Amino acid sequence: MLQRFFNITPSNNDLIRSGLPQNLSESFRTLADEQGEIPPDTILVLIPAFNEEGSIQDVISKVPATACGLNTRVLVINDGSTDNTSRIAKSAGAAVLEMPENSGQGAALKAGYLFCLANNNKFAVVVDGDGQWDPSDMNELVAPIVNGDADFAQGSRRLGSTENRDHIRNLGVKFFTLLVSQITRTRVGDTSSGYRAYRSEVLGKVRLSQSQYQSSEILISAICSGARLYEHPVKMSVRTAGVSKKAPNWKYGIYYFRAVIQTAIRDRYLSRLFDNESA
Ligand SMILES: Nc1nc2c(ncn2[C@@H]2O[C@H](COP(=O)(O)OP(=O)(O)OP(=O)(O)O)[C@@H](O)[C@H]2O)c(=O)[nH]1
Ligand SMILES: [Mg+2]
Repeated sequence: MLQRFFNITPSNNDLIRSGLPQNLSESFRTLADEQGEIPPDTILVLIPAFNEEGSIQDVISKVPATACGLNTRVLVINDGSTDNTSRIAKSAGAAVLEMPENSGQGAALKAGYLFCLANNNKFAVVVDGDGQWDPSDMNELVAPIVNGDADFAQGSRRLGSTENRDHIRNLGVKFFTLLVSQITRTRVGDTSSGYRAYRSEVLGKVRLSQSQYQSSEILISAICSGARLYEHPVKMSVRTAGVSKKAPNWKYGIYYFRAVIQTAIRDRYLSRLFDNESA
């Protein structure tokens, strides 16, 4: 019961070791059959997208062909879109991993991380498909990771800037950065960045159970696993296409708070207990 309440799910490495769920293995096979292999020696750029036909092409076109001397390869994770997201992404040159149905950005990204691990890519970048984060400066984001100075990195709107004038949302961003910094005893400037980069070792160690409130979960889980964070100043823009799929601020805040607390208790205290038990 404790295990269920605190979402004590296996780490991504354990999931890979024990064999992926059948539907995911099938999606990976279909991807390889239809769109070809993705070279393991590339930086895998994961773009979760749910009905983002108005912005996806622009986001893909802004991904540089190389970063820190490594080729990049875009993998859009199409989260059950009912519009032309998938078709547009393919014609823009991206590989597309199809989720069987809309499962939430957390579930979509987890599928992308598992693909990265199964495909043996050493580095992965995440960028939202809604056009709010500009991946053109990927070189600067990934440099500390490729050079070995950090294990994961994220664009921070608080080090940079945001165009969002929603005061309640901006206050929420400040509140959660303080809370997560306190919990993890690490200075964190942004807990819901849509532009991040990881060494695949980090993606293997984390436990991920949040289907929607994923950004704080992977952040806390990564820090608790000992990973070193680097934050890079970026500008967060407002949406110029499509619509926000998020819940209203109050509801979003409550669910986000719950995800932070559950993850903190799980990854600071409980998962260690369960690790010892199963050891
Ligand atoms: N909200 C949401 N986003 C999803 C989902 N599946 C994939 N995504 C993608 O996840 C990315 C991040 O979305 P968010 O920025 O968190 O949500 P949003 O709807 O853009 O909300 P705002 O940023 O507040 O406008 C976008 O590229 C979405 O298309 C889903 O089920 N819900
Ligand atoms: Mg957004």
